[in-house]
Formats: sequence, structure tokens, C-alpha cells
Amino acid sequence: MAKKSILQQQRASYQPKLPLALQGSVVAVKGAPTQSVGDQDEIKKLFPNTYGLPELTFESTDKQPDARQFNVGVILSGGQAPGGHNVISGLFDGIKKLNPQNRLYGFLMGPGGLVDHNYMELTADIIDDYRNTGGFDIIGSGRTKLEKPEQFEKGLEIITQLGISAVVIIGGDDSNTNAAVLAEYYKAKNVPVQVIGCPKTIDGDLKNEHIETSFGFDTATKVYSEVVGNIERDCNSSKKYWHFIKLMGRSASHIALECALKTQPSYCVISEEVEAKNLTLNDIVNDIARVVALRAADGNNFGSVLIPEGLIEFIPAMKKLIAELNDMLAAHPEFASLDAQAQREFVLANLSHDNAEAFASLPQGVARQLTLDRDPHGNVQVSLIETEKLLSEMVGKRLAQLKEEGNYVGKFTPQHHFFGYEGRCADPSNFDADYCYALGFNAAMLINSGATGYMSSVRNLSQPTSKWIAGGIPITMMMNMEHRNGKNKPVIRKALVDLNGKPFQVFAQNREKWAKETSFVYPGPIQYFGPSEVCDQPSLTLHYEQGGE
Ligand code: FBP
Repeated sequence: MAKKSILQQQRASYQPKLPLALQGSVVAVKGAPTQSVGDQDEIKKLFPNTYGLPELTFESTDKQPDARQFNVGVILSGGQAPGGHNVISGLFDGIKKLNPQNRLYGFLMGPGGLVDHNYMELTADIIDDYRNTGGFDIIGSGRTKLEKPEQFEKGLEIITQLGISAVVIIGGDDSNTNAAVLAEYYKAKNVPVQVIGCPKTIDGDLKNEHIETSFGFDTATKVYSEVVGNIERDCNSSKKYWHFIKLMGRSASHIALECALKTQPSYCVISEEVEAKNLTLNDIVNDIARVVALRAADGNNFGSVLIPEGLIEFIPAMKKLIAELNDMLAAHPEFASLDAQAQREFVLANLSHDNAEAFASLPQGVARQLTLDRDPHGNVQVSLIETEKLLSEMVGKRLAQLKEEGNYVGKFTPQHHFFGYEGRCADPSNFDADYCYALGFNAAMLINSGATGYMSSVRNLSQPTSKWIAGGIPITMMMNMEHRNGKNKPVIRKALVDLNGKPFQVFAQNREKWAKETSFVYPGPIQYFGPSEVCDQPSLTLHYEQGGE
């Protein structure tokens, strides 16, 4: 392993805190049968063997655990999120505690490693090198979509060869959907291989009543909030720039909202509100320009604007355009081989009238970005669309108009930033270090209890770790049918920002004050050592969602 930083050396000895329910021996208590969040009949038909399973909750018991020997395979899937290494170390410690003979194999570079038989055994010395570190580099990650029976069969060959009786897939909503499909496939074939999912994604959109947050969100938003705060302090010092900051997060605006709550910017766009209010791109631009003019009237020609990565998909006219483009690209694989000009002509000739007009009205660079390859799950790669530049350019034009009308006196000099990759591999905060370790350890207990098609669930997260509740939630319970890649598919329902929820309400009540007065807050860097109030706080989203003031 490469040379370790001093922080990494010190951090290696951090012992993640485990919930009381996972200390000692555990027993699984079964709840009532469950049903999917939508389209029950269709989901039930597609998952006849894994639909309707009960929720599981673990409780401590005096009974000695069953000493069954089993091997486990683990896969990191999709985008990196801080804490993945702790899920793996928790899983390792959990299976070793159950039986020291148990072995853990890591499939390399994502789900593709299972299909292509690329793997390594994860032994104690390897695991120890990665405890409490960020990144997914222990085994690498990838976005191969596991969905075809041929892939499941190829996977089964290596699973059988290595004597693996359970596969743990650490991933976001799409990867956990695939985990459910894989579990159903093996169950239907009567193959004794369990599949367990773990909720990962910095985006924070894999959550529901039973999964309170996905891991990585806490750390990533702390990193982004640190740099947004630093920028705000910079602009409050020189008082000459407007900073347009795009924040990763794919569709949902949870990251932008959390950073806004932490740093109190001059402006923050929430995509879900844009959609609910049916706003156009011009409406958004006009409102930002209004705030720039408002601050300029007080002599403040500076400020910060937070923009969620997925904004473009939520502007109703754009959403329709993207939906038609998705179907068009799925139906015409030959599109990818055309040159840029031919692609533009093809799109304009084949889109319906309104969508062609919307496409033609976009700056050519942005229009082109909308036609780039989708990821393997059919998602537009929103991280490639430079919304921060699009908005600041349009705001500049709007301000020029306002100036001509005599409604704006000021200077507008924008700066642009995109924060995403900077936060995905940070060393996990104490919250993520503990949460991830518990998720992994809990996955080991789920395997030992014979569960398949379940997601590892650790709840009650705004309480001290000892009071966290651990168990398993059937993945089918979180599913509904959605139109993807030109077809209706069963998928885990994505959690978007709830406009009636407290995190958004707190933001909405304060934003006009933050716009007019300079109310910046500078959160500073993540603290790994020191008093609990600076080291152990969960996200403000979780704090408000769980009734905090
Ligand atoms: P996951 O949904 O796989 O966790 O990915 C999260 C994410 O970081 C998104 O916020 C972002 O849009 C995307 O990954 C970027 O993907 P890539 O790493 O392939 O560039």
C-alpha cells in the first residue's frame, strides 16, 4: 500500500461505534409482510419469490450464534461515496465474529468483476489498511448494470467456485434494484446464494421511511459546505465576485439544500421547487437577477448562488425534451457514430415540434451535452452539463436589460465552480464511519439470518449510535414501475426533496433574509478529533427530518 498521511495513520485506530443491538449475539425479529410503495400487482408478478417479505429487526440475545461457515462476495457499485471501506470492514468483522473460518472476496471494479471473474480475497491485513479511509480503491467500483440472465449465470460460476453463499452489493438506487433482481433470479432457480444491498450514494436520494439516509451524503456535504463557506468568506472579503457553484447530486437537490442550510448563501435553486412551480429557465434567471440587483442597491456586488447538478431535468420544458431524447437515443444506437453537426440535425429532424423548439433555443454547447451518452442505467450525465455557466451568462444578459431600464446599478463579475468529485472520496466523518461500519456488520447478521433480497438498514440516526436500530428491509418494498431507456421497469423510487419537509421549510423561511443581508456561515473542515459537538453531528437534513430545531 502507498505511503500513508499522518491523518490516515492516526485515523486508522478510530474504532467505529456499533449500536447496542449489534453488540453480542443477535437474533432477527420478523415484522409483518410488506408491499411495494407503488404498482403492487406488477412488482409482485416480477418478484414472485422475494415480494412481500417481512421487515427484520435485530435484537441482542444471550444465545450463542450459529457457527455456520460461509463465504461472502462484496461489490462496490456506481459513484464513490465516503465510508465504503468501512462497510467492507464492518462486513469483514461481522462475518469473522460469526465464524473465523468465514472468508470475504471482493469483486473488482464493480459488478463487472462478478461477471468477468475478477476478484481478490480480502484478508485482515488488507482490511486494516483501509479502515476509516475514503474512496473505493480497496477493490474499485464500476457502473456495469447487472440485469441479464447471462450475467447472473456467469456470476454463478465464480460464486460456486469460491463457495460463496452471499453477495453484498454496495450501491445506489439502481444498483440495489439490480440486487433485488439478482436475489429473485437465484431464489427462483433455487440456488442457495443470498443477495444483500447497502444504501450508498452521496446524492442522498436513496432514502425512505426505513432507510433514513444513504451513506456518504454526510461527509460529501460537509466537504462541499467547507469550500462553499471558504468561497463565501473570500467574496465577503474582496466584495467583487458573484460565485455560481454547481453541486453534484444527480436528480435530487438534497446536496444543494444541505449545503444551503449549512452556509446560508445569497441564493440557492432547488430543482424540485422549480418543477412544482412550473418555472421556466427565464423565471429562474430573472429571480437570480432580482437578488443580484437587490444586493447591488445596498452596494453589495458579490454573493453566492448554489445550483443543483440535476436542475436542467426539472425545468418542465427540459424534462419533456430529455424524456423524448432518452427514448430517441435508446431507439437509435447508430446516433453515437454520427459527428456533432449530423447529431444536431438528426435530433432537430426527429423531435416533436415543441421539443425541437426547446432544443434549438438552448446554447449549442448545452444542447449537445443533452445528447451525450447516457450512463448504463439510462441517466443523463448531468455532471457534464455546465448549468452554472448557462445561468450566469443569462443572468448577465438580464442585468444588462435591467440596467438599460434604470433598474440596476452595479457590477456583475461571475466566477464558476463545480463541486462533486472533490467530496466523494473524503475520509468519512465520524457519522459516516460509524454508520457504514454498522451497515456492513449488520449485512453480515442479515446473511447469517438467511435473508435475501434485503437492504441493510440502520435507523434512529439522529440519536447516539448506541440507540441505532438495525435490521433489514425487503428491497421490493421500495419499488415501483418507471419508464427507463424506452421501457417500463421495476426500480427503487428515488427520494426527491420534500417541499413540505422541514429541511426545505427552514430554507424557504430564511432565504430572502440570506439574499438581502450577507448571512454567510463558514462551517470549516470536517473534524475527526475533538469534542463531540464538532465531530459527531449528523447532517442538518437528518437533524430537521427527525424533529430537531
Ligand atoms: P451514484 O448514484 O452511483 O452514487 O453516483 C453519484 C454521482 O456522484 C452523482 O452525483 C453524479 O451525477 C454521478 O455520480 C457522476 O458519475 P461518474 O462518477 O460516472 O462521473
